[in-house]
Order: sequence, then structure tokens, then C-alpha cells
Amino acid sequence: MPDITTLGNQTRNEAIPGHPLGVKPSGNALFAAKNLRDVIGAFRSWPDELIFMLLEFLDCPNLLQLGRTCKAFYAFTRAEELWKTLFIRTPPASFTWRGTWRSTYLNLSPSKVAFVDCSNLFSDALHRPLYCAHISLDPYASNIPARNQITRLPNLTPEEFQDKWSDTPFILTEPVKEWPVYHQWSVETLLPKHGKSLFRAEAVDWPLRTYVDYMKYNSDESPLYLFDKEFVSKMGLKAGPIDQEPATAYWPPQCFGKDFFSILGNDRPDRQWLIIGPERSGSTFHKDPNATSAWNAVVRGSKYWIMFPSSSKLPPPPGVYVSEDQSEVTSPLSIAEWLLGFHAEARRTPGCIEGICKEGEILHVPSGWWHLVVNLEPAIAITQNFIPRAHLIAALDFLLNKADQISGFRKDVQNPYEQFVTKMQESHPDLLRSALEELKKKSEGKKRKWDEIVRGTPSTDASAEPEATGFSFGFAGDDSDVEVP
Ligand SMILES: O=C(O)CCC(=O)C(=O)O
Ligand SMILES: [Fe+2]
Repeated sequence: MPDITTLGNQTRNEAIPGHPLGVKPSGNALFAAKNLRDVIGAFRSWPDELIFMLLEFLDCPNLLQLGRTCKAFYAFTRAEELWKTLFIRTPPASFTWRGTWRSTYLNLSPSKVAFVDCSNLFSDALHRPLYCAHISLDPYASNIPARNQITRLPNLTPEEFQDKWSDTPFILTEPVKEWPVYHQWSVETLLPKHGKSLFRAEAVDWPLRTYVDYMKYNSDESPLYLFDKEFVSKMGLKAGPIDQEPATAYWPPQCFGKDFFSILGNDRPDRQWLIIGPERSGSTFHKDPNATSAWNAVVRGSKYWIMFPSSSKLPPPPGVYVSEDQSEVTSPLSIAEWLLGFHAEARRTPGCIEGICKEGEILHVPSGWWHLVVNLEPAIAITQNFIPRAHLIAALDFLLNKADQISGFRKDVQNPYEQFVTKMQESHPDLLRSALEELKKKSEGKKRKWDEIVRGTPSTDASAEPEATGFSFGFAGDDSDVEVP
């Protein structure tokens, strides 16, 4: 009997392997003579999701013991998500990556992994992660409608960027090809020197060699993603403009100009990350922190990007939910689930833009834009966040009015807004003055609008103006359109 796949609308792809124990999607139960689930006693009436919630509380010996009680519980207790959670909660002191979280946790060689035929078990909760780990990304990353294409350019001048492009995503095809790391880096060439160094991958710090083993040999729906902000010092790199640092390994393309967060020196928030991941790894929908813009340079591999502008008037991308002040983002789905369930709708949604950033190319993410990114092949990238000149006012507005959403500063850096203003006053007093005036005007404009709404008349009363003295005026922030271009 063929499998009935109840997930999304991808035509069933022969390349998608079955579940290792033969578990089938729930729809198949309709035609089955026998169902292993019928013999799990009182749990029979529980939804699979509830059973998983219960199993997440069990430790290793209990999971193994429960798995010995019947075939259905054996299949449930083999679920990789349970072993990944266990691994992260109580990591073994030392380990070798063995292809699955369970085999790694239990240190099982492939010959010790049992095969128990569970082909009469029907469960979407067990089958879905396997299915999602093998869907083809091609249908999503190809046939991008012309209106959605991210603009591709060889390069830009700083003037062109500042005047025309600071609020628009684009891909530059030239600058990264000059970087030494573009000519030198691959996972193989990094291993001899850095194989033993620890890099951050989500909640774990692993030697690069272990992560590369994982990258090559895993079937996770959402593969662990290496995202390390200390890579420059860990790898002993020199980074910076080539005219100031001749031995530099990479440098920000000139067009992005000055990064205004650099005036904070060592007190600036996190800025740069090395990103390594296998095919299908990536980042679910988010906006970058602290109203920063970013560039993301692909050194190896290629990345599919799908992006949406944002403002208080626009809804978030399909399948993404935000709290009223946009501080909390919930995108409960994995990248694969989102592609299966929402990509088609997203592609039709006004504002949607998409593109593939190929090896040796760099993509600009303007401040405030939503983005979801998926690696189409194993990838190495460097990303850096910055405040361009054109977004100085928006950055000041964010630091002042969204103080509760500020992130990535060291804990001992008190009041980033005041620090930023103080440093700006020292280094760029004229720019600061005009930026604050502009910000004040915007806040007064908003206040006038508010007065019109609540009183029906524009406010003329000077005492009703927001308090605005010197550099620390404290008008109440709102869901401003200043923050998001
Ligand atoms: O390469 C990626 O996965 C995207 C990274 C990203 O969105 C970010 O650094 O903010
Ligand atoms: Fe991002």
C-alpha cells in the first residue's frame, strides 16, 4: 500500500527515505488491519503530542525502560528530538558524533542500533520530522517571480548606498571575491588549524571537528547551526579595512560606510558572527537586533533568502506572530514546515522579495526587515550588524524608546542610549544635534496626531509638548514608524 502523506503539498519525492523503523503517516491507519497503537493501554486515547510532552520529562534509563515495554513505545522513545533535548540538558563529558543524537548519547556504534519493525504504527508526530528533514528545497528556491527578485549588482559606492539603497535589500557579487577567506576557507581547510577549537552552535560549544562530523552526518529537521560571535579571536584573525590592516582576512564592503555603533568601542553590542551549517540549516523569520542593518557574506555554499519590509502598519510575514509592541516574535514552525505550509502564500504577498546569495556574494539586510534564510548546500558565512549613517535617527529612536528590547550589550554596559549620545557628542556633535532635532520633530508630529485623535484638535499648548531638554529627552515611545524604514 502506498504511503498517504498528509503533510503539505509537495508531491511525494522518491528521494525522501522512509522512517528508519517503518512508521507511517497517520492517514495510513484508515486502511490498516493492525495498529501498534492499540496496545499501549490507557495512553491509547492520548494524542501523540501529549505523549511526547510526557516523554520529555524522562531521563535516559526511564526512556530506555519504557521503550522495552512495547513496539509503539519503542518507536516513540527512539524520537531524535527527545535525545537531542536530553543531550543538551545533560551533555556527556566526552563523546563522538555517531550520526544520531540517540546513538551519540548512548555511544552506540551502527551495528548496535536495533531495527524493530514498526510499520504498523501510524503517527504524523513521528513521521513528520523525518519527512521535513528530507524535503527538496528546489521548489522554494526556484521560479522566483520577477517582481520578487532581490536586486543583484556588482558593487555600490558609499554615496549610492547612502542616497538610494540603505532601505533596500540587494546582493553584491564582487566585494567578497577579494577577501582572503573566500580563497582559503572550506570546512576541510579550517580543520587542521581549528578542528579542536570550541565554537558555539546554539546551546552547545563543540570542537569544530565534531561539528563538521555532525554537519556531514545527521538527519535533523532543524540542524544545529554554528553561530559564533568570538570567531575572530578564536581563529586569530585580523579583520578590518585593508588600508588599516594589511593582513586582514575580510573587511566590510566600503559602500556600507561608517558603522555608528563603532563609536562605542568595546562597549558596543555583539556585532559579527561566523555561521556554518549543513544543507537545510538556517534562520527562521526574525528582524535583526537593536534596529541594526546587516550584511551576510557567503564564503562557501549558497543561501536562499525570503524577506519582508516591516512597519507598525504591515502584518508580519505569513505564519509569523508578533506581540503588539513587536518585541516578542513567535514563529513556531521549523523552516521546512514553514516552507511546506506558508511559502506559496508568502510568495504572493505584496512586499515579499526573494533571492539566492551564492558563493562569493554578499547580501544587505536593511534594518527592520523580516528575513528567513535557508542554506541550499553546506555553507560558511560571515555576518556583521551595523548602523549606517542613513539610519542614525532610527537607531537613536530605538535606543531611547525601545530600551526594553535592546540586546547584545555586555551586562555592565548601563544605559546604552546615554552612552551612545555621549560618544556621539564627543565625535560627531553636529550630526548628533541635527539627528536629535529630527527625532524631536518626529515625536512632536506624532504627539500632534495623538492630540487630534483624543481631543479632536491639534495641540497648541507648549506645556503639553514632550519633555525635550538636551540629550536625554524622554518622550514616551510608541510603535513608531521611525524605527523601521
Ligand atoms: O545565514 C543565516 O542563516 C542568516 C543569519 C541572520 O539572519 C543573521 O545573522 O541575522
Ligand atoms: Fe538576521
